[in-house]
Parts: sequence; C-alpha cells; structure tokens
Amino acid sequence: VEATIPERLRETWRKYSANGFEDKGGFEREFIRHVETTLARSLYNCDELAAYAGTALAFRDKMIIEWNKTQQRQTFADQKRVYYLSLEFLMGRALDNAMLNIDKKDAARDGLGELGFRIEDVISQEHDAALGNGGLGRLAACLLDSMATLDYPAWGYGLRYRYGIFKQEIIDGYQVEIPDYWLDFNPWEFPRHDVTVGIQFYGHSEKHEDENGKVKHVWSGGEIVQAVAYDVPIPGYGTKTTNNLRLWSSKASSGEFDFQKFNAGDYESAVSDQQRAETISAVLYPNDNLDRGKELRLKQQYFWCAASLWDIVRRFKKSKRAWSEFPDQVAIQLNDTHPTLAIVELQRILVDQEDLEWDEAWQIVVNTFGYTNHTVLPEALEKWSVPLLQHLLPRHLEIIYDINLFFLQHVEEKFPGDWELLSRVSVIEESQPKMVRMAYLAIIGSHKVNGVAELHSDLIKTTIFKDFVKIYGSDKFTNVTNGITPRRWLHQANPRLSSLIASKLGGYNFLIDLTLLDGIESYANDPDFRREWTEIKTANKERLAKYIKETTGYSVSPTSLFDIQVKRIHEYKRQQLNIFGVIHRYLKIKSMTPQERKKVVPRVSIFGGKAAPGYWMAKTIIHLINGVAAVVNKDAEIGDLLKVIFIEDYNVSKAEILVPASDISEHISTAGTEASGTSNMKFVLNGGLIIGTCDGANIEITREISESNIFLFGNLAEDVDSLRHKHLYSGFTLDEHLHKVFEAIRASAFGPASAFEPLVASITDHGDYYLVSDDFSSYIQTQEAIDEEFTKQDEWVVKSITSVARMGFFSTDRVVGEYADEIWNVESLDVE
Ligand code: HBZ
Repeated sequence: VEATIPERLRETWRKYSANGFEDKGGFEREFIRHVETTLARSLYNCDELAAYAGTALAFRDKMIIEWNKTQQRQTFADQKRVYYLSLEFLMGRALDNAMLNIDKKDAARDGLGELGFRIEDVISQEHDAALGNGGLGRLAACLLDSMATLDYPAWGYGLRYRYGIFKQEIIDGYQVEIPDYWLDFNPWEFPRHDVTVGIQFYGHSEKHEDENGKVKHVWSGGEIVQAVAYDVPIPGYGTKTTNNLRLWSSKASSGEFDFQKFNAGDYESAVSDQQRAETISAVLYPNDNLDRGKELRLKQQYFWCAASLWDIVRRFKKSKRAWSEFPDQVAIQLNDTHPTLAIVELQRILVDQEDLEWDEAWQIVVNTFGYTNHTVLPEALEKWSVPLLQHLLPRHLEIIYDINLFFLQHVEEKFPGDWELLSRVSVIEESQPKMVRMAYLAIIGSHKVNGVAELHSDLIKTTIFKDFVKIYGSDKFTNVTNGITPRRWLHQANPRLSSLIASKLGGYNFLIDLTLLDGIESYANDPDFRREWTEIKTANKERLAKYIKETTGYSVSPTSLFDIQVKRIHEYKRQQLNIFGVIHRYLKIKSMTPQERKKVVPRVSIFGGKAAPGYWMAKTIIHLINGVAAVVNKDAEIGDLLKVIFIEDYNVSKAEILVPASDISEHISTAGTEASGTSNMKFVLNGGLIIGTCDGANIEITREISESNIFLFGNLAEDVDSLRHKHLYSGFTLDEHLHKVFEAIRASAFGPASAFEPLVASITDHGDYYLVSDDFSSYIQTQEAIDEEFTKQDEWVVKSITSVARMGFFSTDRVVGEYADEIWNVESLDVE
C-alpha cells in the first residue's frame, strides 16, 4: 500500500517539517531538548556519556533530514544505483565524522563549551562500530564516505552483528578476547521493522511442470528466518548527499517465539528456535585472510545476500521496467567472494520466480556484478563443501552446477580437448568432499574482476586466475588501486595538519580534490612552514605518549623516533621480523660502551593489532612482543634508548591517535602477499615516513613520492618462489645477527624459551615460508639508515612534506571515480 499524503495536505507537512539546527544556539537548543526529553535527564544529571548522547541525537536529526531528502532525490532521479555488498564495514566512530562532514563542528564545540563540556571528551565516549576485521572492512567504510561525498546514488549492504570484532586484552603478555557488545546505545541506526523479509534455508528442490509443459523449479520446506533492516546514514563531506548503509538483523519467524510450542509446554525449544535464528547475525567471524568453512558463516552469507537482493529487486520492480534494463539500473559490487551467493540468488530469482529464460537471465546477472579480489593467499580463498550447500541451499547448488556446466561447455568450445584446463577451472573441485570454488564462481558471474593494487592485480592475472585470463581475455581483469578517505584520515585524525595545509592552499578544497596537496610541496623550502610542520608532529607524538602513559604506565619521550606497526597480526605481515629487529637493537645497545650509547637514536617501537582467536602462531608473536617489552622497558641501562609498547585493542579510533604520531611506520609483508595495504597511505598522508617491502601499494606510493622518500628493503615478489624452494631443498645459513637474536630467545631472555620455540623453529626448521631470514639483514641495515636520516631533522622534514604533497592519488574519491567509470557505469547525481 502506498502511504503517500495527498497533495492538498502537503502544505501543512512542509510548514512543520523538521530542519534541525544551524548554529551554536540551535545546537544548544537541540542538545538540551534531547537530554531532557529523549534521554529524560537534566542539568543535574548529565555526565559525559549523556552529553555524547545529546550531541549525537542532535546531529542524527540533522543527518536524517538530509538522508530523507537524498532518498527522495535518488528515487525521483531514477538513475542507476550502486550496491556495495560487504560482510564488513569497519566504520569506527560516527559523531566526529558527522560533525566535520556536515560542517557543524565549531557550533558543537562552542555550544558544548557553554554547556560545560569539552568536545574531545564527548567525542571519545562513543563506542567504535567495529563490524570488520581489518583492511577489507575499513576500505568498505572509506568507499562509503567517498561515494556520498561524490553524490553517487549508492547503498552499502551488510550484516548487523550484535558482536563486532572482539575486544583485545593483554593479560600476562597473552591476548585474551572479550565479546564486543556494542549496541547498548547506538543512535546511528534506524530499525526498519517494515522492511522485513523471510529468508529460507534447508528444504528441498523439486521440478514441476506448469500448464504449458514448462519445467519449473520449486524450493520448498525447510525453515524461514526473518531479516530486519537497520539503516545507518552516511553523510558526504561538503554535500547534502546522505546515503544509506542497510544492515540486516536476523529474527525468528514466529514473532517472539513459537507460541504453539510454548503453550504445549515446550518452553525450552520455543526459546532455542528463537535463539538459533538470532544467532545468524550474532557475531562477526574474527578471521582475516583465513577461510574455515563453518556452516554458520555460510548461513550469514546467504541470509545477507538474499535479503539484499530481495530489497534491490523490489526497488527495481517499482520502476516497472523490463528485466533487460536491470543492469542499466543496478550495479552490484562484491567485496571479496563473501557475497558470491548473490550471483546465484539473482539467477534463481530471475529464472525460478520471474520466469526468464536461463540465458537471458544469465546475461543480466553477469552485467550486474563486479568482483573485487583482496588476497592471493591460498588459505583465504573461499571454498564451500558441496554436501553443506546441498543441505542448506539445495536449489542454489543445482544452479551452481548449471552455471558450471554452461561455463565448461564454453571453455570446451574454445579449447577443445584440453581436459586439464577444464578440471583446473571447474567451479567444482573434485576433492573428497567436493568443494565449490567461490572465486571462480565470482569471476564467471561478473563482468569485471579487479585487484586492489597494481602488483596484486598483475599477480592474480598471472597466478591464481591465469586460466581465466586465457578464457575471457585480459579485459575482464582490471586494477583499482585502493585509497583512503582524507576526511577521516587527515582532517579528522590530524586537524592541525589539515588546518596548516588549508592555510597555505587557501582553504579546504584539497579534502575533496586531494591532488591539490601538490601545492604545499614548495613550502618544504620555507623554514617557518617546516617549523610548524614539526611542531604539529611533536604535538601528535605528545598526545600518543600521554595515551601510552595512561594505558600502559610506560613513559616514552616524544623526542624519540616513534616507529609504529599497527595492523592485524599475521605471519605474512611479519610483525616477527619487526620484533626480531627490536631484539637485535636491544642486544646491540647492551653491548655498547657508554660512549657509543650516546650516539644511539632513541626509539619507541610501537605495536598494535589483533590475532584471530584460533591463530596460534600470531598469538605467539603477540606474546613475544610483550615479553620483550617487559624486559626492555625496565632495563635501567637502556632507559629512553629503546622502549617497546604493545597497544591493546587496536581499532579505528586508536588508529586516529597513532597514525598522526609516527615518524616511521612498518609495512613489511613478504613480497607478493599483501594485496595492497591502506594504512601505509594513512601514515604517509600524515607526514610519517615508511619502511616497507616492494609489496602491494608500497610500490605505487614509491612511484608517487619517489624512492628517496621511502625506505624500501627486501626481496622482490618474483624471487619468492625460488627462495622458498631453496629453503626446503638446500637449507640455508642463518644471518649471524638473527642467529644471536634466536640465541637470546632460546636462553629465555624474554620469557620461557619454550613459549617462543615454535616461532623460531618456523624459520630455522620449517622452511621459513615468509622469508624472515632472507630479509633480515637488509631490514636491519635499512633501520640503521633510518636512524642516520632521523638525526638530519631538516632533511627529514623536507621528505615528510614532499611525501604528503605527492599523496593525492590515494584518495578513495579517485578510487570511486574509477569504479564508477570502468566497472559500474554510474553517474553522480546533481544535488542542486
Ligand atoms: O584488504 C585486505 C588485504 O589484506 C589488504 O592488503 C588490502 O589493503 C585490504 C583492502 O583491499 N584483506 C582483508 O582485510 N581481508 C580480510 O579481512 C578477510 C576477512 C575475512 C575473510 C577473508 C579476508 O574470510
């Protein structure tokens, strides 16, 4: 039923239509109204949390007014929309971002001041929205910011997890996981109980013949779980566009619970049915770059894909267009293979429900989807077992087999008799049990496949997907190098640097055209500018030092070189290389005379990041870092020459403190393993230099900022295979410094040797898959070069300014433009 108010009554609506606040006074009015009525508190009873709530609600009203208008505008314009399907959206905090994007932070700061609060304290009350693991989830969040900023009609679709990524505590040096229940008070979401759809699982697939003798497939039986939409407004920067992120929450079908069972006295099972349904969206899987094949994960994937497609198809059908126009109205981007079932689901809707012919439907499907690959690591490539799919989604499995059949027929036509090729590219892996290779399905069902940095996009074409390049030609494969939003990662995280840059560029236009940053390069010669630049870095380091003191008890000196590595803990990211380097540095200083020690450049080595709960080696690395910290930090002989800090529970809001405070950050993955990396971009954009391998986006950063402004080291991707082979078959001699590091570890210098033995043995006895030993000597030499350069502060600052000036390429605004032109074929919508 259309719920439209007739034209004659709309005048009254317009007269009293909500419009939020405009200035300080208006903010204060809205703040107090929310504190007193929405929250039922008063000026006798308003702590910082209540002040946060009042502020958030005032801003939420403002956003939602623009959100409504944006949706009306987009509906009216009726042009092609983008749907970004991602199992992860690592949004972080929303309030500061909302204040800046809608340009009302000053009003809020002044208003809060007059009401008795400091804006920073209010902002820091907010719980991070941590619905993601790492880079993939944060990229989705940055893309949403850019799509709104550039006025694209774009929606995100995801899951509303009750528990986001776990909270990490370090207890006796070990990682301990605490559930992250984040929904206690979340003013940023709007439940849409009217947008609810039943999602089917299990049951069986049957063939029926209709009156005309046409075979119809019917999926019946099984169970239904309700998907309820929750909407999160996404404000663009400097525009009225406020897009939508729709997150699905699972709920039992029969309302609260099954009253029949309840009345029959089976209370327990009534409740457990409800719990089982709600379990689907209960928790984010905490693995990054690892596929474990759990049934609940597959349920999450289908639940979210089916609900999102129902919503997208429903919206399309309102336009009364022919199905052939679907790809002219809808572009769906798959963030990795997690949403690949959406391809199968759309084919099912078109064929089984809308009665399209297979080929016509399939053409629509392929023209609609694009697939982004984020990894070449074999353990991360998703496969689902055929028996599991058969059980959970019987009709989808049939469709997958048909997709595969037609695809293999096409391959056979093109390469007659090449049976090896057929078995290599088959969507079905003939293992025991048989497995469905989701990446292959995603490639076959999409019109474009992209990697996320040049090296990575080349690698997927020459390694894991090379057969598909042969089959489809290389035009189907493309590169879209990742980026970051400069709003959050410069303006919000580093307001002083942003303002210094704005003062030279005559305003903040660089925030929407990041290439304008090149205008600050000439100021590298200006001593006053360099001094201000340095002061800002120092202030950011002081802020981090204060945070470290408050959270760890350790004092670090802001005049030391701050060396930061923050990201998920993973062997391929090689935090072990870093900590071995730290141990080497420690041993070296210990062996020095007092005279020699005077020449040492004091350094603070800062680590942060979570290990997947089941990833034992990653947890061992965390344990070692904490073991080293405990010894080094209390060694009076060492003092400020070296400090080791592990930041607990690294997340987006902590990144906002860490990123602006680095002198050096580390991006040191084994060459060819890190698809892109995005924190490398964040650190450089904030005036930190980086040490890195020739991997992922490091290579393009180097190309942009020049080799003289980055510290590169280590073996190249093209040499990795032969080095691994050499380890396995001819053994190797350990670098003498690394050998000494291992001796110290084995002498229990940093805690019981037995705890760390597996980590050492992975290198000395088990083939050193990540080539730590091969890169160690060039790593420590490069670290020495860094010490040397850091003593020449003037040159260092010039490097820092020059690098920032050349980072214009790495904005997600550029990224979104490329996706829009080359993959989605969508246009932005003029707001005026
Ligand atoms: O995606 C990351 C890449 O490792 C990184 O190099 C890249 O910059 C970033 C954005 O393109 N990949 C991930 O973060 N991947 C995951 O977090 C992940 C999560 C669940 C999975 C598999 C991977 O099942």
